[in-house]
Order: sequence, then C-alpha cells, then structure tokens
Amino acid sequence: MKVLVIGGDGYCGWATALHLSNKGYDVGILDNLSRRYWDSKLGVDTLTPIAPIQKRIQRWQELTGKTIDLFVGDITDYSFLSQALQQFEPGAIVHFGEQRSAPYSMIDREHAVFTQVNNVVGTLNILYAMKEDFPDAHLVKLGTMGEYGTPNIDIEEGYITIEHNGRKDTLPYPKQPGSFYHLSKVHDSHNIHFACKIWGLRATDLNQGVVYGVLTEETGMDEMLINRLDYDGVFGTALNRFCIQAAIGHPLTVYGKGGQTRGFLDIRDTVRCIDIAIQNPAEEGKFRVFNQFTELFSISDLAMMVKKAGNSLGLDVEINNLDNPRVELEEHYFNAKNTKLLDLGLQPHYLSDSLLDSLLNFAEKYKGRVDKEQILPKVSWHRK
Ligand code: NAD
Ligand code: USQ
Repeated sequence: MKVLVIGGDGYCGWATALHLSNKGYDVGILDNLSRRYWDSKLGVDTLTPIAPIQKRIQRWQELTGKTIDLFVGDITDYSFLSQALQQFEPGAIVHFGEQRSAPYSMIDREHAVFTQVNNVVGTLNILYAMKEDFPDAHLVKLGTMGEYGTPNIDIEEGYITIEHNGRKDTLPYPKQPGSFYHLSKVHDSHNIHFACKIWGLRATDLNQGVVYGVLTEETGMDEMLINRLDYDGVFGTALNRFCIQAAIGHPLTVYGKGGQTRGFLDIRDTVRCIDIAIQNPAEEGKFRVFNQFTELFSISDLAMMVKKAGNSLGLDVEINNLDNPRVELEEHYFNAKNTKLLDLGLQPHYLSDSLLDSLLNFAEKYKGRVDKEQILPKVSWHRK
C-alpha cells in the first residue's frame, strides 16, 4: 500500500515514514521544510544535528535498499498538493504537516493567524484533493488530546452519549482547547467530520498526547537518520525538555504548581499507532477518533521521575516551579479513555527508568549543542 506522510521531515513524521517503509509500505514524504525555517527565524535548534531531508532519504536507501519519494512543497498551495497526490497515488495519507507548538501560536497576532491558516487551510486542501481524486483513500490525521482541555468529567474517545430532556444522542465530545494552536486542531476535526459526512470520505483523527523519546528501531540505525529533539521554550515539550535540562544542570522548568495532567506516549508507540490506524481503515463516511496516549502523568510527577533518574546517574537535579506563562488549570481532574488503539493491538512502551536513563544519556551526548538562553519560556498567554 502507498502511504504519503505529510510532515515527514518532522519529529513524529520522520520516525513514522521510516517505520512504515521498514514494514514494507511504499512511502512518500511531503513536507515544505518550514519547521527548519521557523527554528532558524527563532534562533533555536534541535539538540540533535539533523541531516537535510534528501541526505536522510538517501542514507535510508543505502542501508535498507528501500526508496522514499520526496515532494517538497506546501499543502496550503492546492495545485502543488493536488499534483503531488496525483503523482504518488496514495492509499493512505498520514497528516502530520502542521504548525504544532502552542507557545509559537501565542507569540502574537501574526503567529496565531499563521498557525490557524497553515493548519486549517492545509487540512481543508487535503480534504478537497481527496474528494476530487482519492475519495477512497484513508486520511490518518494527527489531532491532539489538548482538543478536550481539562473537563471535570471523564474524557471519551471523540464522542459522548448524552441524555437531555428525555432524549439521547451520541455527539462530538465538547472541546475546550488551551491555545490558538490547539484550537486549530479543533477546527480541523470539525472540517474533517463534515467532509466525511457530505462526501463519504474515511478519516481517523488521532488525538495524540505529548510525545517523548527520540530513538526508534529505524532512526537509531545510523547517525544520518537521527531524529530531531527539541528542548527550547517554544518547540520543546515537557518530558524531553526535562531530560535535557537535567543533563546540562539547568533546574527543571515546572510551570506553576505542576498539577497539570496530560496523556503521554513514547515515540516508538506513535509510529506503531499510525501503522495500526492504516491497517484498520475507517469505513466510508466515517470520522473515527482515537485517543493516542499510553499513560497519564502530572508535570510534577514527571519532574520528580527525571530528578530521581538523574540522581541515580550522578546528576544533581533541581526542580524550579516557575510562574506559569500559560493560562491553564494547575490542579484538576483528568481521566481520559485510551482503549481503542489497545483493542486494535497496541502494546505500549511504558515510561521506565531505562528509557529515562537512555534519554538522559542521549542528552548528555549532545549537550554541547545546547543554547541555555533558549530554555526558559519567553511566550506568555497573559494580557500585557
Ligand atoms: P514537527 O514540527 O516536528 O513536524 C511537522 C512537519 O510538518 C515539519 O517538518 C514541517 O516542515 C511540516 N509542515 C508544517 N506545515 C506544513 C505545510 N503547510 N505544508 C507542508 N509541510 C508542513 O512536529 P511533530 O512534533 O512531528 O508533530 C507532528 C504532528 O503531530 C502535528 O500535527 C502535531 O500537532 C501532532 N502532535 C505532536 C505531538 C508532540 O508531542 N510532538 C503531540 C501530539 C500531536
Ligand atoms: N510544561 C511545563 N514545563 C515545561 C513545558 C511544559 O510545566 O517546560 C507544562 C505546560 O504548562 C503544559 C504541559 O506541561 O501544562 C504540556 O506542555 P508541553 O509544552 O509539553 O505540550 P503542549 O504545549 O500541550 O503541546 C505538545 C505538542 C503539541 C501536542 C500536545 C499534546 O507540542 O503538538 O498537540 O503536546 S497535548 O498536550 O496532549 O495536547
């Protein structure tokens, strides 16, 4: 089966493209390489030195004999997207190609508008291109657990059955996202749901939690295949940041009280979840939603776990509760369901001491590349 990985030069996309190629899918990568450009405009860089996409793909071919087609361009450019799809003829489209940082979307009006236009228009273009030429292809779209926010009731997988004034219906689960980025995912979900309904498209929205880790079976094969690992205050995410902070002796940056609870998963499970979704396509006209995370942690608990793992490796790790730059609940109920991917066969890699050790050792190896000025958060949600 031919699978087009949109956003295949990014953190989740690169690992997924290689995994799918390794598993025997015929893989294409489509990416406009904008993430590399946004990093350079912000003056930030991945901890790991990542090779240009063409070199990465070439090295993959040298090592495995497998080819990956490359389409460099922007999905907000409809004619480019439509031509790339017609050339590649995908059976499944995996869509990672969005601006995915909450802080980036909250820098100012320009970044909020950019994030929503890039994400919403890109996804709408994919839906139209599918309707025109590939109505039977399966769209596997990356959403986010953050679409739900932190309601004071259990979070279901996409839909909730409600009884109201004696009548009953199953409706989309209420959304209370916490940034203009997370809101862009909600807008996408609505557009995809509508397109499935009116055009009979098939789609799976994967509401993914925060991803951690860097090595997968494939990206660990060779230095040239190494994945990106972000640690800066804009694109770095909680656990990855904490491990890198511990490795360089920077106090761990817990925002506020640290009682914020989120779903998390190992990047080795991200790639597996995508494979599972592709192998079990949604039915025609169906907008399916899976919650893609394996464990729930509070930010304070994660910081404590990293401190303990760091101490056992001889690192002196401090935890610093910073004023929270975001507007979010710092203590709340959070109980989200995640059984749909498990029912389809996902066998999770749970967070373990050995994973923390290997992430800490990995961070130690590249710590010379860290710019300490980029660690503290600089983007605020608050009105000035
Ligand atoms: P990333 O920034 O590393 O990768 C995204 C890729 O998409 C980049 O290579 C970028 O150049 C490309 N891209 C962006 N806009 C594009 C456009 N208009 N046209 C073509 N290419 C475009 O991000 P990531 O961490 O790999 O996240 C991938 C997806 O998974 C995102 O949709 C994100 O919202 C979702 N997600 C990520 C996480 C996480 O923890 N990293 C968690 C949940 C969901
Ligand atoms: N946080 C800290 N300290 C840090 C970084 C984050 O306390 O140094 C806190 C934040 O305040 C927040 C939580 O940790 O409460 C998660 O923040 P994050 O930056 O790790 O993740 P988030 O902004 O939610 O975004 C990331 C990805 C995004 C994805 C999302 C999944 O960048 O693409 O959609 O995780 S989820 O969080 O489930 O919505």
